Amino acid sequence: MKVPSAVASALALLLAAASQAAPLTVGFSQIGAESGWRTANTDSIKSEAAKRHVNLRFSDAQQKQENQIKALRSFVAQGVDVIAFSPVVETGWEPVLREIKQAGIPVILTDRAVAVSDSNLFVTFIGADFIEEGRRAGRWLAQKTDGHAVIAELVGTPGSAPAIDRKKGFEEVLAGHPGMKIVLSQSGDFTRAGGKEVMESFLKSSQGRQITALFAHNDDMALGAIQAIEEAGLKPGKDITIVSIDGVRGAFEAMVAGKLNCTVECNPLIGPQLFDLVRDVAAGKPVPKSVRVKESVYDESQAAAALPSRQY
Ligand code: GYE
Repeated sequence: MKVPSAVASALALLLAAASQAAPLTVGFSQIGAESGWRTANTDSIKSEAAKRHVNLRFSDAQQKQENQIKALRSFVAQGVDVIAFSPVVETGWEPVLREIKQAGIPVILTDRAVAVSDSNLFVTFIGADFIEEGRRAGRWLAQKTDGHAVIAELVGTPGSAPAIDRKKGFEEVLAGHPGMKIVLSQSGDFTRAGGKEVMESFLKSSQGRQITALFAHNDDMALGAIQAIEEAGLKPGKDITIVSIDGVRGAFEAMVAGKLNCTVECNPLIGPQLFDLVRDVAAGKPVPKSVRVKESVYDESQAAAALPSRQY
């Protein structure tokens, strides 16, 4: 039977409208609320989902991998259209990723990478280049100190992609500067309280009293450390040169106050790019295996001018 073309195109329109009307259901497993970066990231994801009328199942893992795995399994049980998550650490995901794949649900990795033997276990990754961020922090410090620094390092969550990669990038730069050395290195778990506590113990040690610079894997730990430095009667940003990563508002305020010297930007406002990917993946369109977010570096001299337009 031949369908008149006017009827056919009306049908096609109806079908298109129907498929658009059915909202997508997306499961998102967030790491926690450990930092200003994370809060901005969560806001970006939630507000973009609302804007696009996506039915978002959001779950906060309180920085525990076991909670994330539980959330991922519950997304499978609920039969969501797409799963996105920010993996707290790199390893230990293969079994649950296989279960998700078997259920036929596409996975988008957000912000942090996983170490898996089969990269088909996820469709795509969206996030920053953490190695490059570490290099940027290292290069900035090398220039600022003319290649001479006794450095303490506040490391992020052990086993997490940003902690591993930021350290790698930073040390890569240090390898070319024999006058720069990391003498103390410990995790502050990406939190302000962790940064303060570890810095306090650093400053009590004999090596800690020699340090001239601090590299913190995120701003929150640097902000905690700044408090510890002040409480020890020293001047952060002067007695100890401080470089950190993220570019949150608090870091810009600390730079304006002369207490922090540099922040390497890591952009948490991933929501719009993430839901573009969700849309394409759900529609079965091909997407790139890895999508990078755009970032820069800001030092004290640029802080006051940049502060009013900071979005997080
Ligand atoms: O730098 C830190 C957060 O994974 C890029 O996680 C993210 C990092 C960010 O806790 O502040």
